[in-house]
Amino acid sequence: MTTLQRFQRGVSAERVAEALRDDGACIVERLIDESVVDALWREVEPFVDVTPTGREDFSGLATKRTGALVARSATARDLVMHPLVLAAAQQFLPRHTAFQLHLTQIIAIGPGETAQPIHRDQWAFDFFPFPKGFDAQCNTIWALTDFTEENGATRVIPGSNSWADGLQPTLDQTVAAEMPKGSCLFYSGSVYHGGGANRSASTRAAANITYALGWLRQEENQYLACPPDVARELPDDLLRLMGYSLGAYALGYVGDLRDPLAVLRQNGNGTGNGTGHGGASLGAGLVEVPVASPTD
Ligand SMILES: O=C(O)CCC(=O)C(=O)O
Ligand SMILES: [Fe+2]
Repeated sequence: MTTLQRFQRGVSAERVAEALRDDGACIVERLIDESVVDALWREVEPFVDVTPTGREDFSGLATKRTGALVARSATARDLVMHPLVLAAAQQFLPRHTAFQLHLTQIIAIGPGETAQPIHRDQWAFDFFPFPKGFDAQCNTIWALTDFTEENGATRVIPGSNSWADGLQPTLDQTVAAEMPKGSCLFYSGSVYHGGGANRSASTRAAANITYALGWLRQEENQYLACPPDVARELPDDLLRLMGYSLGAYALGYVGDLRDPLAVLRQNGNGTGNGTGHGGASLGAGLVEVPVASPTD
């Protein structure tokens, strides 16, 4: 059985992308300082506390999944924009006009949780059979606690990115992605993996932040998970990654072929309900979409 390749902070994006291509996964140990993890945890803990556990095996009966991290945590935004992650995604993903944030989620696996069924994340796309070697996703799992075999470290099958689709591998085919707090597991949408069983007395916490090609539908709806009033305060590069950009020549335009980022910014000009300057009045019951002014 192959093991997961391990790198240290300072590894190049090329090495990470190469490991993703070869094995479908790799670990970069201690990619962020423990102080960053602690700051992130302070910001998200109130939301995790009130998150209900999952309702079936896949989401996990003793597991909490807390999303909307861009809206809820300034530190999570830094993880979303981590330069190594973005550079690795840029290199790993096949030819693309844009890639985008796919989902943000704290995954807190509580004591007593059983192993999650082994799966490919790309099955989220309605089980579309992507051609072998074509990777639509580049994913991260940041360890917010130490990850151990005992506490539910993610189980991965290195090399299974080249396996046939639709398999149901067993746990004995997997290895535990053990890693210290602050480390990051990079993995593709095509590698077979799953959350581990937690046989310890404490919670295993992670930030799962994933990215996908710009022409796919996002798993977490970023436009609603992060309310427009919050989004307007965010930097352009983060907003573009969240989907306020065109996924290709015309994917995601607004109204009269307008760029979503320009529309978001225009609607924030203090005009309140989105009718903006230059908004066309269409009459009762019709939605007003701001039109571009000659200065836009
Ligand atoms: O929590 C984990 O370690 C992995 C979770 C996972 O793979 C998923 O929810 O898709
Ligand atoms: Fe997964």
